[in-house]
Amino acid sequence: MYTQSFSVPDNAGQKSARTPSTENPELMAAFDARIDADGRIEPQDWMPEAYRKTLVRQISQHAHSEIVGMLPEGNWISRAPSLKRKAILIAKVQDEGGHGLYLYSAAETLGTSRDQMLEGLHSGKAKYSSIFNYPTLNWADVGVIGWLVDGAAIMNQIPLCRCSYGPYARAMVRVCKEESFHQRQGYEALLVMMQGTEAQRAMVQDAVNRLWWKCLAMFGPPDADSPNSAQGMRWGIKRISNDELRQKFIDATVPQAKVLGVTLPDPDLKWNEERQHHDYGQIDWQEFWNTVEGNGPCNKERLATRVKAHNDGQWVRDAALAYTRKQQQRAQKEAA
Ligand code: BYC
Repeated sequence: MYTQSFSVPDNAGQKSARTPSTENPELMAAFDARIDADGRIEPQDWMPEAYRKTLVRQISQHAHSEIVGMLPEGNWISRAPSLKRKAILIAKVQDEGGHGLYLYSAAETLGTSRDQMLEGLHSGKAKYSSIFNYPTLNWADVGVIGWLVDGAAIMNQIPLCRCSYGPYARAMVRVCKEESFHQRQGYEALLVMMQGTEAQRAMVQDAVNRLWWKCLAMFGPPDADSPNSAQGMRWGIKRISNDELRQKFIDATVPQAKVLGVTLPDPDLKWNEERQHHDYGQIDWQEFWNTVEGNGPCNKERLATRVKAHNDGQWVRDAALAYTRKQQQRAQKEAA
């Protein structure tokens, strides 16, 4: 299990925060040397504040994506077509919740509490992946989320297993193993539907048509418009650029679509012999930014559901705290 956060002194984050990088050329040089040597940075190590901030920003975006990502699929648990599909879907949605928790723990090692992170999400200030602001209209959407959304997530997250920040990298190892199961279950569910009736095949094609372009946008803006990429790459947080990952995903997905028997909805999608990659059409970045800024079809609904779930769970947190206090009082009485 991922327990890194518990082995770090409570004030680790604050200590480093009091050490501005500009006043510490020696520490900065040691940090740069470790990054240049492809070494790992651990919570107790000194790090420049900008590195800490960048990590918290990315981990926050990532953690919230896992948690909000539970909602579009969670909607289908009560409507799964069989006991087998229901059991798989429950396990998958639980896994996503677990991923969010590993990531909140990774952020704690940087001095940002889970409460702070949740406040950012619930107030609408923090970002989460654009993909979860689109509706899941039919059962095939659940399969396509597994195949394409989790497929895109794996493509993006495998390089993060080599991220320079130890706790984030280690969390990603387990996350990627679970994402791999998620991707396969989605693809298998779609294969079964494609061998079914004409209506089932149409449902799969409809889901692919609606989600394909949104999945390509998951990798983030084009490299030329990605303000965080250069620094993220320099620090070994990101290893492969947004555009390169997007291309790798397209190249890997085209043959899978062929086996499945679906058409990817892009008339410009074709193999380029010279580049040894597929060419593809224009992504609608205006629509992407509109969604990221809170105006996608489901942003308000997702946030409201998330806030309600948090508020409805207040009694559990209260009960857990009351129990802990009681245990502490009992222990103190026994020790006296
Ligand atoms: N949606 O400079 P850029 C999952 C933001 S969950 C929304 O390229 P960076 C799953 C970006 O944050 C998958 N916002 O940034 C769960 C930045 O804004 P800020 C989640 C996006 O960080 C449940 C701005 O645009 N995976 O798999 O260098 C069920 C400029 O972008 C998006 C991760 O989060 C987007 N798609 O690169 C099923 C992976 N793209 O922060 C599945 C970890 C960009 O400056 N994250 N933005 O306000 C990353 O690898 C990187 O953060 C990104 C962006 C590649 C996403």
